[in-house]
Amino acid sequence: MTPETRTRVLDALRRQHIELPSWAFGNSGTRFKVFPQEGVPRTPQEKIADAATVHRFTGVAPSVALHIPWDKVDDYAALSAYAASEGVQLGAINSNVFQDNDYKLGSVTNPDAGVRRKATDHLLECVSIMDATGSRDLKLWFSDGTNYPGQDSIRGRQDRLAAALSEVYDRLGDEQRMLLEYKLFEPAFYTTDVPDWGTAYAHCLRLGGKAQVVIDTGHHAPGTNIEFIVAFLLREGKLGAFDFNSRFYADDDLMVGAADPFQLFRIMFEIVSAGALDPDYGIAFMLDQCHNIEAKIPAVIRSVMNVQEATAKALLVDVEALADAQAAGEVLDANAVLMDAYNTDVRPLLRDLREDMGLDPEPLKAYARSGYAEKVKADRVGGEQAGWGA
Ligand code: LRH
Ligand code: MN
Ligand code: MN
Repeated sequence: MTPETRTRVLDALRRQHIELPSWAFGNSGTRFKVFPQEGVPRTPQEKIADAATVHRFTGVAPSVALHIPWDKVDDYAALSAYAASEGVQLGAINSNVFQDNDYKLGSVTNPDAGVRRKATDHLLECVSIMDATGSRDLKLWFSDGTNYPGQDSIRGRQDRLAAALSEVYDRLGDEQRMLLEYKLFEPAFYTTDVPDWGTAYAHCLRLGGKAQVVIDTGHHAPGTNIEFIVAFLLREGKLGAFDFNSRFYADDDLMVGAADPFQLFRIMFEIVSAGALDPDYGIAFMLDQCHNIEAKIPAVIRSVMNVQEATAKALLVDVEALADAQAAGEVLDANAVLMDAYNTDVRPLLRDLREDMGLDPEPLKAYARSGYAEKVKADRVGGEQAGWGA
C-alpha cells in the first residue's frame, strides 16, 4: 500500500459514521423464547448510555436511532441533551405501527379509515419528536399486508399507503427526510404492501426529494443481489439509508458481516465507488440487529468493527486497475482486483486507525477490561425487552 493510499483510506475511515439502534441493547428473542440478560437497560437513557459506550470504544458510532414507542419519554429535547452529555446524538426516529391490536389488518393500509387515521397520526407524532430531538430522518417500516388471496384489494391498499405517505411527507421540515423500508414478507405472508425496493422506490419517486429508500440487508429473498439494488438506487439519488444486519434464512437480525462478510464488502464497494461513504453525502448507515443469545454491547462493537473491515477493504480496491481491466474486457483480471482487496487483512490498518484516534486498538478487549458490564449488572435490575415481546 502506498503512503497516499494509506492516508486516503485512513481519512475515509476516520470520518465513517455508523448509527446504532437503541433496541439492540434491550432483551430480545424469537417468538419461541426471550432469554433475558443481566444488566440490560431499563430506560431509553440507559440504552443511550450503552450506545455511547460502543462509541467510546470504536469512535465511529456517534448516533443512536430511537424506536417509538419503545423509547417513549415525556421530554425529547431533554433526551437529546442527555445523549449529547454522553457524547452521542439522537439519530433516526423509527415509527412503530405494528404492535397494536388495531393493526391486525394493517396500519396505514387498513380497510378501516379510523385505524388508518390512528396510524398516520403516530407517524405525524414521530415528526414532532424529530423536531424536538433535531433528528433528520423518519424511518418507516410497515408490517401491512394480507395473508390470504382475496383478503383485501392489493391496489386499494397501495392507494391508502400513498395517501398516508403523502400526508406525512407534507409535514416534514426542510431539513427532514422520510426513509421508506421494504421487506419481502413477515408478518404478512401472502402480500406485503411494501415488499421490495421497486415498490419503495416508486412511492418515494412520487413523493419527492425528501423521500428515500432504506435497504435492510435482511429483507430480501435468498440469493438477491443487494449490491445491484445499492448501485441502482445510488444512481437515482434515492438511497437514503441502510439497516445493516445479516441473515442465513430470512429476517434473522444477526450481526452484520457475520453470515456473509463478502456480501457486505460488495455492498460497501458500491458505496465507496459512488463516493457515497462520507457522512456529508447523506446516507445513514444504521445497524438493525437483535442479540438474543450473545452479550449485547460486545456484539454491537463487533458489528461496528465488521462494517469498518468491509469498508476498509472496499477502500483498498485499486480502481484504476479495475477500470483498465473492465475497459479491456479482462474478466478475470477485473475480478482479481476486487478479490485482492477483499482478501487483504485490514485489521492492522484498523488498529493503527484507532491508535491515531486516541482509542485502544482492540475495542472488545478494552471494553471487557473497562468494568462497564459488571457495573451495569450491579446497577440495573429488571431490564426491559427490546420491544418485540413488550
Ligand atoms: C422490521 C424491521 C424494521 C423495524 C425493526 C425493529 O423487520 O427491520 O426496521 O423497525 O425491524
Ligand atoms: Mn429494519
Ligand atoms: Mn427487519
